[in-house]
Amino acid sequence: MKTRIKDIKAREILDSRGEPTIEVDVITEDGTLGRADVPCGLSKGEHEALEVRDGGSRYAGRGVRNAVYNVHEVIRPALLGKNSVEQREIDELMIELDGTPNKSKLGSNAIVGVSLAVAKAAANALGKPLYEHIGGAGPHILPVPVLDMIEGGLLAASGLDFQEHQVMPVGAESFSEAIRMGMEVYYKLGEIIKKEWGRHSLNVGAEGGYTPQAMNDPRKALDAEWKAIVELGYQDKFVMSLDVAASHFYDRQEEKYKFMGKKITTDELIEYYIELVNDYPIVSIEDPLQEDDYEGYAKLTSALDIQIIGDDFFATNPERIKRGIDEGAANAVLLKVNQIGTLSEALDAAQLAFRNNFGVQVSERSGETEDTWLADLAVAINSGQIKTGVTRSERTCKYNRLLRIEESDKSLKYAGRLFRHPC
Ligand code: 2PG
Ligand code: MG
Repeated sequence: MKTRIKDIKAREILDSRGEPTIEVDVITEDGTLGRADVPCGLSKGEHEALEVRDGGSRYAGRGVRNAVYNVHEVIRPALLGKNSVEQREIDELMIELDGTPNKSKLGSNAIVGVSLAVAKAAANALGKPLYEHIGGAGPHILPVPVLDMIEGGLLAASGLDFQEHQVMPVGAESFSEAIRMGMEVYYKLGEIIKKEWGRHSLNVGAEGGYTPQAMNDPRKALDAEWKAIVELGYQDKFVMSLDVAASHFYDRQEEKYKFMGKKITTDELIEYYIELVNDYPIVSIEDPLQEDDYEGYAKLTSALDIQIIGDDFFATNPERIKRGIDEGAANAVLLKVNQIGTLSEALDAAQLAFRNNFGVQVSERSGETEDTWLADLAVAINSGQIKTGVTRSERTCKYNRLLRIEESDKSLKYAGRLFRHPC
């Protein structure tokens, strides 16, 4: 059978930070290649599946030779001869081989690389685009790009505590129009930032957004973005959103957030969000509070009529998402396949979210490669929203993939304002 797995080969390559990551080739009986690269986070959650890294001095300890070894010596022998179309069976087998709750034995990087390469091999062998192989007859939506225009937190050397100050072209008619308008805002914002914050502010962070060093107030970032939008006459076309990544400025000892040079309580931060949402067209906030504060999330979710996304908070983990659903804590999931470790589990997490009226935003990691499976995943599940930075080729390649998908399949409709519940 042509879709049977004939060989698996892994190697160490580099991600966008120049750090080693894993690339996996799965070759099927008919000689078809499925190749997948594994991204890597920096502002990671504590509840994520664990990568295996080598330690020692080589690549400052970041090497992935041990993970490559695990693919070759443990996973490969178990998967040879399996049918690459049987994604779930293969993923379950790898979960069993690993045997730990967080994939720490074989490494989430090893497992997710194989999982995605299997999906790609099957798609290629069947002659189908990846989104169609994963989504079957379901795909009919193209996602809204969530563009990270100004960066802070762990991902940039700006003075901002919040990690991502994003804009969303929800009023565009199509995905390509959304990308065009998004980039026009990016250029205009560049002019504004250069004039008001100095030319060094045009240096970009991990995701291609600007990084004004002297800017430490999120309102300044939102003001600059909104100014760019208004100058272009796009005020009816755009809304705004944030990834706060709050765990990364939370002091667990003091139980306070270190925000804009002050220490503030959870209630004060919630109050701050309520004011922000009053003052700006913000429709979505990711990780507004530290990753274990279910109570605070529930409070904020009921106080605001916007999308509240759990990233570090849910870690794409169905158990954590279930608890969020039960407690009314957040109303959307940030979907990162390598947080949970297999494609099947990520699809389960998305299904769980959709069934419970939660939104799903498919997301990159801050360390990315030129692989574009993320774009296909967003289309496959009709997520309605994708965040993959704004510029730099490891981000734009995902948007470029979506442009090609849009061109080749006219039945797909842009999610636009329905991004939270596009189906
Ligand atoms: C996030 C991501 C990237 P990282 O917090 O959402 O956008 O960061 O990949 O470093 O976890
Ligand atoms: Mg995040």
